[in-house]
Amino acid sequence: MMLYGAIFGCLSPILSVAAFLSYKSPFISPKDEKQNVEKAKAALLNENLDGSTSIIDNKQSDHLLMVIAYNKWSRILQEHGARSAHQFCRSFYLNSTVMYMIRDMRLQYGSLLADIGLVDLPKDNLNQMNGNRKSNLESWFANISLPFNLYAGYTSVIKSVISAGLYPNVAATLEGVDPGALGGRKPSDVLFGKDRPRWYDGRREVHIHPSSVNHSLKSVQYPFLVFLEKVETSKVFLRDTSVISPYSLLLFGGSMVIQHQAGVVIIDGWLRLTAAAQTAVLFKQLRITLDAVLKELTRKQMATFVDNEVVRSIIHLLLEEEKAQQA
Ligand SMILES: *[C@@H]1O[C@H](CO)[C@@H](O)[C@H](O)[C@H]1NC(C)=O
Ligand SMILES: *[C@@H]1O[C@H](CO)[C@@H](O)[C@H](O)[C@H]1NC(C)=O
Ligand SMILES: *[C@H]1O[C@H](CO)[C@@H](O)[C@H](O)[C@H]1NC(C)=O
Repeated sequence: MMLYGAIFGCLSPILSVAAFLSYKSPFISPKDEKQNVEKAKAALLNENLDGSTSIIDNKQSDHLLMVIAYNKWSRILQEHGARSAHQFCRSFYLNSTVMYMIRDMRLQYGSLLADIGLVDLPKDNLNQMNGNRKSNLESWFANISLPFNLYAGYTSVIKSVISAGLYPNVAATLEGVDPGALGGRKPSDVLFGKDRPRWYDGRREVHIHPSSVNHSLKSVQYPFLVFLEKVETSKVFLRDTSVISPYSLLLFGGSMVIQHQAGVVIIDGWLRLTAAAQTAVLFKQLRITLDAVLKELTRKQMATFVDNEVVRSIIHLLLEEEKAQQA
């Protein structure tokens, strides 16, 4: 996920996602304040990644929620100091200790990517710039003017990179499941109910965890999501989910079978998406090309991926897909 984050120009948000996923979610959930926590999450999710207010909220992602919370916290810390940052955490049910931990992890991860030549570090000596080394490095990785953050404000690109990292942790609504993969069962035996989307993981019905922002989503933007983990209690719950687009699966999903006549693509034998045969073939080709490009560029250690033609084409496709969906 971090490699793709650097390559696809969304380093800063992906460093945060990677850190939160490998440590823990920053949200605290006091038992008697469930509704307030939900309200706080919804309010955060309504903001854009750069802190401005969003007109359409179709993020449908716990991971993007973490990114927004981190960006906001980090900005407050930098501009108004530790007391204000702490106050922000209290208001939004965030664990301040976790936020500082994530900050350190971001710097470690970013430095690792710099070590292997995937991202540049500042030319000036970090210790000799204004401020301390940590905050200089932090503002470097978070700087959206730098090439590795060219697409740091584009949710579709970030979510696609998250899909690359979390695949094969995927669930789909019936619309995204190949009927042939239900093992002879009727769809209604596996998933039922029309009031809200039901999710299937290729074997059985699964449920979005109550802590997720998408827990009570009435309609989903796409019939697919990725998740961090499954937790089995009374039911099987998915924790930390993001609704993802068909193109993300076409790019970063598993083996792909194209049914040319029907205009359908089956991924990993059970995920079904409609795509014109031409589109499907294009993606098959793009996967191969992207692989080759990655090998080539990592061998040469060039921090210029965003300039790469193949990478740019893929980003263009993802942005077009999102535009078409919103139209
Ligand atoms: C906040 O996170 C820290 C570190 O993981 C943990 O020790 C602490 O219990 C958490 N606090 C709350 C209120 O969840
Ligand atoms: C971000 O990078 C640009 C281009 O290098 C630089 O001019 C600007 O000062 C940087 N911003 C911050 C906050 O470091
Ligand atoms: C997700 O569900 C919560 C309720 O749990 C709701 O308040 C919120 O608006 C939903 N989020 C999105 C992105 O629709």
